Amino acid sequence: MSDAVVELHSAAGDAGPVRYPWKMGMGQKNQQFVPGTLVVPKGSTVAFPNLDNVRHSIYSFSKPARFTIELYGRDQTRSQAFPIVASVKLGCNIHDRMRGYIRVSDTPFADKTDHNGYVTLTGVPAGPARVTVWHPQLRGADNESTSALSVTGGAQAHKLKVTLR
Ligand SMILES: [Cu+2]
Repeated sequence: MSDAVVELHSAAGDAGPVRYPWKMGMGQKNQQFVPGTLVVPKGSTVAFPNLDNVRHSIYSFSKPARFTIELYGRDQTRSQAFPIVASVKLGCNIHDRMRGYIRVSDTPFADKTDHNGYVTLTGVPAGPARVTVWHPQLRGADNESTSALSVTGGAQAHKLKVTLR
């Protein structure tokens, strides 16, 4: 499963502030949200640049993070803050098929799976941990699936494969 968000919470605690190496931005290009799935730390402000010739709006239909951004045009950017942990589904009022997903996370050990379904998390402390997988098409409460695992050989990179059951 690609573009599934994988988060690991270690029983050893999370090391320091949550920061990810990718941009806190989601563009609109060719009438799609790009990237279609974005993981951001809790408290982030996400930029939404419109790179199309047509105008787009943005609305969230996720309860914990409802908002609306009115229509805006080419080369304009709007932004939105995400102060709480949430899974946010986005749409555009003009283009019904546009869907974007933002996962607001509170752990430094988070990423989304690549096109082969793999995710690599680095710097995870050894010991027991809880892994949560989120994907909009995942069955179950809140489109999430959580499992326990034990991390061995801490500080190494850990590669997980996510498959749809
Ligand atoms: Cu649109």
